[in-house]
Amino acid sequence: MRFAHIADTHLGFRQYGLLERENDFYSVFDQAVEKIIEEKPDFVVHSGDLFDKSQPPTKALLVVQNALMRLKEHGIVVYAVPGNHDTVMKRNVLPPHVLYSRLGLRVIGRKKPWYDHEGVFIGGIPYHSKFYHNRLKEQLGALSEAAAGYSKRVLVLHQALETYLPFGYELQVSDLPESFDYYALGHIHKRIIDDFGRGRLAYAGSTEIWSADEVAGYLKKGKGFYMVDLDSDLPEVTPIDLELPREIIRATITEEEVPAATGTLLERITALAEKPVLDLHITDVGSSAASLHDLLQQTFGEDVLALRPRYSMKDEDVGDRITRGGSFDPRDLLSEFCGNDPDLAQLASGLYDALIRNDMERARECASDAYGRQP
Ligand SMILES: [Mn+2]
Repeated sequence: MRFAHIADTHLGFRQYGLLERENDFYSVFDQAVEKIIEEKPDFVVHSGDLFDKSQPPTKALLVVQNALMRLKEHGIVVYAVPGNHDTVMKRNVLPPHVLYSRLGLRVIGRKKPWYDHEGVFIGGIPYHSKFYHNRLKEQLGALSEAAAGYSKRVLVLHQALETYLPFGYELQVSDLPESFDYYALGHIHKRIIDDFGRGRLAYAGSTEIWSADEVAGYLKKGKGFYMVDLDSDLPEVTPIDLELPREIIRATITEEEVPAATGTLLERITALAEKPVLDLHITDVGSSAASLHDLLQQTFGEDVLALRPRYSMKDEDVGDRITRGGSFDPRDLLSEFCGNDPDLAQLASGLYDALIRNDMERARECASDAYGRQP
């Protein structure tokens, strides 16, 4: 028995407010579906955040409809657990997943926490915030009991484990029952494969770069889904890579290095088939960030899809800047203030960037992008 494990596809996410980025998420998802069909799995497991929001744009709903129809043509059903992005917290509101019950999408939820797929136990729990930690543990116990008679057991969760995400986890590894063969996890966007209990534990990771913080991990391990073979004692996990439609180029350079780096960057950028996103962190800025910003805009503006610069001023720490009342970048302050919450920091600096330019539309986009993210 072989199945595909995919997660965090975030369909409908319009990164940086750009239609092109929304389409990138669709196209990489379509690519995943075709590769899954090539792999001929017995079924697919989606570990949450199928959509970026619980009320996705119609285009995202259509993309999933087409995907499920393609999979259905090949007799492949999908088991999916709602993640924090596509869970509906309100009462009497249905998640978008229910649209597809006739197309072979089997939602793992409160109503039906587990399924029997030709003798394989597939059980899971929708995303729970840390606040509901006890309920989560109770349900894990119940699932472990329900799975007892099965020889092959898959547990599907959309949660962060402390080992892999020390700031912002909901569960500790020791909270997990050890009786499953495969722990199909979502929520952490990195690709992680580990041993646990008598089986294997894996985060499939996101299929696209949802936050620029994921670039380093992507360069190291790629992005995609896993093919899991349950037939041997220890499940065999094979990563299947996807080709991302566009590069997100991330670099940290000092202001002094800007002229030298410009040539190399431009050469790299103009060789690409698709305009990249350029995420630049310029440090040791001695001149004004505004004039540096204009320079970067003039240099790269035409050749990139989006220029996302950040500036850190020279030889100053935040405390100094405040007490001396000198020049400083408020973004640093905001990000320090938001400390452990990168989503909040991103929202704050996004709003700052937009509002300082009086760009209300962009500010609105920022706020709506951030809405519905991490609890
Ligand atoms: Mn996610």
